[in-house]
Amino acid sequence: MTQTRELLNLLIPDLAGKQGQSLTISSPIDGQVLANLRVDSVPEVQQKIGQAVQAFEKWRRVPAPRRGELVRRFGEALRANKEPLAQLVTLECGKIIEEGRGEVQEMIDICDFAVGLSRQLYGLTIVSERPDHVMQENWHPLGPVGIISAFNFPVAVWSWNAALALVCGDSCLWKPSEKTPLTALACQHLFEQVCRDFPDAPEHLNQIILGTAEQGNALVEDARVALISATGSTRMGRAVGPKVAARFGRALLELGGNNAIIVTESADLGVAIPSILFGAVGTAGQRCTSTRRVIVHRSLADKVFDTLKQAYLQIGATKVGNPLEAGTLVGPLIDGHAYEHMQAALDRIRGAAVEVVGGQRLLESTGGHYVHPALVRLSENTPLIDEETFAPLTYAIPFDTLEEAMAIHNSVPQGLSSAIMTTDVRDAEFFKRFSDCGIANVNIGTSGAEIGGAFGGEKETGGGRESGSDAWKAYMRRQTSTTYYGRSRPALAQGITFDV
Ligand code: UN1
Repeated sequence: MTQTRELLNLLIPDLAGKQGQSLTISSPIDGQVLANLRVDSVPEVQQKIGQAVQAFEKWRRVPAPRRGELVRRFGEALRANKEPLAQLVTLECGKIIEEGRGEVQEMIDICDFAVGLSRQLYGLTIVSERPDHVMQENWHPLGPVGIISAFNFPVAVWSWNAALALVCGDSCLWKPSEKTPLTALACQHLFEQVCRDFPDAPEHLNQIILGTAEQGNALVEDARVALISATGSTRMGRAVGPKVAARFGRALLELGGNNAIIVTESADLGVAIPSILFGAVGTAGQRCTSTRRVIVHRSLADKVFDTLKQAYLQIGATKVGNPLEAGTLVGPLIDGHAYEHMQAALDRIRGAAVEVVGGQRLLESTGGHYVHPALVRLSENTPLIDEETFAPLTYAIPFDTLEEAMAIHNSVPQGLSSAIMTTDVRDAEFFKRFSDCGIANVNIGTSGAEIGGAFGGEKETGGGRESGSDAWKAYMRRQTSTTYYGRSRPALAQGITFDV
């Protein structure tokens, strides 16, 4: 408890000023109350949006490499505070400390990426069909960006958006999950400290909006917010997407996944099994990229299931526990609702299952919702597993031909991440072409993507792309510009004459 207070004082020295009765934050580790916070009222949200507009008007005028310098300094502040911030991530969302550190590292990585990007916001030069004309494509800052993030990556997902948005010249409004606002306040404090020594940074460049769906909605419906980048469930995306579209805003949606690993006849199980385990039980199955389905060639079905079963039993017996302790591999679920969802999913599938391993509650006396990771063996595919269950619950399904495996793979409504385990290059190439997901890995699991690639997926995953590659373009406005540099009467395109 004293340690917790020390950590909060270190990372959020102004926490006392944010106390209130409307939002109680407790640690999923043991249920201890970490803070009671006051949420923003809707008029306060609107006021913050107004401040974000003003910040944008100033920030857009700062040269992009200079904007990158601010992000570089923020990355340095993250490096200096990596360990305490990782501790707070673990305390507030329950992921194991090793993954808490990984999450902060992901923030540092995207800052580095964004710094380089701040000198590479390249447009195009396009040849014109008309004499003495030149066409260009230019990228300009977009406006205030609203970032809605989920509890499971309470800080990294914000940083993927904010680091890019900031170098692109945008201001940010961050509505963290109501389950994990403390890590957001900690990042905000660090960011404000960095801004204090950076005269080019206007006030209110990044602001936090505390609250629930009501406050999120005020952000989503406000036409002054140019882009809404929302990470969370498909249900949330279904509410957000149409509202942003109705006001012709831009939406970047990062929603549910139902990710599968296909294990072919030629798979190297020494590669496949650890990848499945990290994807399925890592982060207690609470990544959008978690492995939910293992589609395994019938010839290997017994062997893969039995090997996984042994590992699950061992993990359940010895590796589930306090995520702050070294040696723990599986921490708690975020809360009681998550536990109930998992039980409901298990109840739905039990009748169709050949075998169910695990699934029961563990360590109940701690006050946290710990579970034995669950592995369900099925004899065939079923629509009962079409929904995403945000918990360590994985289904194993057999297949005979790769065509059949692909059909099972693509049969779910989500399309985030996918993987194939194979030593046959033909199977790998077939898989990459026909997986309908935004991410398709070979001999690598479904989770744990690096920041350099564009991250996101298709279908009910929402179609957005964040993080690396050219995802930055979502945070800028594209402009086509044609210039005539001749001196006589300019020609019209398409050969049109219009002589007056
Ligand atoms: C998420 O779960 O919302 O690829 C993001 C991964 C991480 C990001 C997950 N880099 O698993």
